[in-house]
Amino acid sequence: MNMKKIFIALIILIFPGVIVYGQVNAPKPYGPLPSANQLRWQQMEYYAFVHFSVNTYTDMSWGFGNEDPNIFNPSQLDCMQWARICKEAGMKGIIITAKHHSGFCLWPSKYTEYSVKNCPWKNGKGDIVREMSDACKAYGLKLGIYLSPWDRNSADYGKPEYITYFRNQLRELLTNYGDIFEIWFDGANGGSGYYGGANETRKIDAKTYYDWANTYKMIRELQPNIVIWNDGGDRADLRWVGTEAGYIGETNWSLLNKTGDVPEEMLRHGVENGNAWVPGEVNTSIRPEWFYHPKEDGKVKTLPQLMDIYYNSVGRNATLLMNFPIMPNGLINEKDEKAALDFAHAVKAAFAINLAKNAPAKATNVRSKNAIYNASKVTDGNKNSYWSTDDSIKSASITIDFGKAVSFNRFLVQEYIALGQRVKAFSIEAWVKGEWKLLDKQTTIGYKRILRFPTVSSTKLRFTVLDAKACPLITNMEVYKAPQILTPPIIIREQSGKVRIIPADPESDIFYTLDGSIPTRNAGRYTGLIETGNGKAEVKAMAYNAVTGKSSTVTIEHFDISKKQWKILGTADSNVYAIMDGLESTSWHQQQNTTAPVDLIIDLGQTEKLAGFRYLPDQNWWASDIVTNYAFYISNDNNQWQLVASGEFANIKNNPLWQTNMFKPINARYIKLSALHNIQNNNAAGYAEIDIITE
Ligand code: FUL
Repeated sequence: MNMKKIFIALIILIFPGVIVYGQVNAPKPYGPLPSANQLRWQQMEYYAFVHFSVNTYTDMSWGFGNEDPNIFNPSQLDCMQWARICKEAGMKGIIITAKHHSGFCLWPSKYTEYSVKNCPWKNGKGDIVREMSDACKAYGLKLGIYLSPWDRNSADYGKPEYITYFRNQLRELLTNYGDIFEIWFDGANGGSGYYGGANETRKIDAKTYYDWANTYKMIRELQPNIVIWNDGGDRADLRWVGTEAGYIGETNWSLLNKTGDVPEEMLRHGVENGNAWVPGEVNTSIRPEWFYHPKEDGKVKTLPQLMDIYYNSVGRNATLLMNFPIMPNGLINEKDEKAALDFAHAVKAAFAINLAKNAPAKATNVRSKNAIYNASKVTDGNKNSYWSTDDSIKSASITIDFGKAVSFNRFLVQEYIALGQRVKAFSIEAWVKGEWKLLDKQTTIGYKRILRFPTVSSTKLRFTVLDAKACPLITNMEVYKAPQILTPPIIIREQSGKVRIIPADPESDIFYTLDGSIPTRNAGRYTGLIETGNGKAEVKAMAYNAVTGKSSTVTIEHFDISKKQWKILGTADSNVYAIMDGLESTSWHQQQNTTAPVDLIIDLGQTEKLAGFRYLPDQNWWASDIVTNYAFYISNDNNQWQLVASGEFANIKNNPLWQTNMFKPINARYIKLSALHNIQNNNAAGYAEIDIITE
């Protein structure tokens, strides 16, 4: 034994607690802490919602409560299909709408006749919650329950009796179907409804009516491992994030205050000094709406959209609850399945090889200089070990040494949240050409934070906690080179006539042609807006990854004459040009003072030989003012008008896509689209885009 070892042995003998496994010196918990249930839930990261009820059969967002149970008759209902898709999609559980606002129960509740026991499916002998529970077990998934507090069928809704009914149903669901990981109480509460035939509006005070405290007590007794999501009532275990669009704030504290109102800003970001642990769950649907609507078959979220949702939820210290609407036949639509599986593959590919695994790491400060807390704990893959600084140190760095130059574009970091969320600000830098280059500077971390940045090649990465509430505890850091998402690029023609090409991944190269040939990587590299003159244009484009040599499939767009000289007459509203900016996501709406028709008059700037026109209605989720019946006129002097086409845009409400109408070619300088009728039967018309077809 040398002198140093003898000295250490003596110290251990005299002060056993100081060094032995760092017990005495272990960091103390800071602020509110997650419960064991919340910790377990957070680690699930990604799980599913399924929405299914009587309103699936009436194409409505919410059932009114008077829907005849006889309409509920799924011909191919298969919870195994739902579970298989969720499992293959990398999800860890499924939350089923056991009862949505309609009040219709997917299980044969003893306490109401408004359930599967009175529908034709399985002659009233079926139980979808049971089938869901069995399917979850078969696929190793956890089961969650959505039970709407608002019940538009119950005659008792709004009266004290309803609370007993609600609790009876809860008891059934939490007793008869095995372990339930999460219970979901929707914030939509009270309003119009059937209410046993009363057909009236009933208002309740969501804060007092449900007596949540006692309901929570009962829930925890029945399911000790559950987490409670409640948007409207007393603070529970999890919080809504204030939007259904699929993101949470970049700054995201898992804290709120136990009492008091929570405005949307707070839902989005949490409360830095909140006194309760209430982490955020990002809930969104794979399609615009929660329930199935055939009109949305073309609106399933794209891979780039889903990837953004992932980084903006799981990558921002939240979980992701992704909804599948169930079709009337009882299955998940194959487009939704494909989208979810493509998404899962892309996430897997992005996080395939951790370039920082077991890489040597050095810290500017290590708690008590004790190896238990040293920098290597962030790259050792052990979620129970962590790097920590001395109590007085709230800013410190870790440098990870890759040993050679590596290329990367993603950084993942995790706090050891069992002892509280601490980090307020941090940065990451890469060692490039002999100096530190800032890659990103952000605020909170929490359970998991993932950053995206342009690919950089470097031998070292420096992570710096710039500010923290208490000494930082970092359990994990990972570094990745996510491959490019090579979906076909979007091609638009702006009003100027210039063409813009937008790839899914900003790092992709784009190659295009204007002569009808298939683009190759040898010519036609896109570097910015393409001048295509005023005539018609055919543009083909593909996204290309120069490193792997892989390319997307080709997007082909045919554009008619440019709209450079077009003027919309009769309005001073500058937003009107949204209808010819090439972007389907922007729109313009106009209203006539009295009644329809609503006229849109355009001066084309010169005489053209017209053979047709095209109309794209507002593409937003809750779009109104969609024109169903039209008359189309042409003129050469903006005075004498000639009707060249009229009729109905068939099925436009259900399928709000481009409408094309051809007519006998005719010369004209002015066009007038007269909206005679819209979907909501009033005097308004909305347009995402308008186009013409020339001969
Ligand atoms: C909302 C409900 O009103 C929707 O129908 C859906 O269930 C969604 C998850 O929550 O508040």
